[in-house]
Amino acid sequence: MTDDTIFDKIIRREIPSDILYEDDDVLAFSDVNPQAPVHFLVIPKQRIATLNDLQPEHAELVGKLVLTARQLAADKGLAEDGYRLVMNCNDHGGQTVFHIHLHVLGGRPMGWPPG
Ligand code: DGP
Repeated sequence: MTDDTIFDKIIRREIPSDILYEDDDVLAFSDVNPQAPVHFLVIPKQRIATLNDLQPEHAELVGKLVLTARQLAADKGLAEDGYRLVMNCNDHGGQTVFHIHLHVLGGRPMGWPPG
């Protein structure tokens, strides 16, 4: 399919991934290149390339990404110590997969500011 990314292949189970949660709208799976003891991604099943492409009608979907991240972080015992949500946009943001995704990072203290 044109404009497919690797995440569409994960959604369609064409490549394997460690899926943590799925419903009609969102999918969560472990990051293949973890940057923290816990590192997973929450993505919409609908492909939206970057944060720049978000529209007002996506507000509920974006809220669902955050609430899914919050629930899975709690399930993994991260809530009290804390964790970080990151969504990279384009080159300066460090985005490499052009299907929006929320990184959930935890299990160690995170530095600030980011590099
Ligand atoms: P970003 O740089 O924000 O676009 O992050 C993309 C993330 O996607 C990066 O942390 C690695 C992850 N990733 C890329 N390809 C795969 C894959 O095939 N499987 C999984 N599980 N994660 C992937």
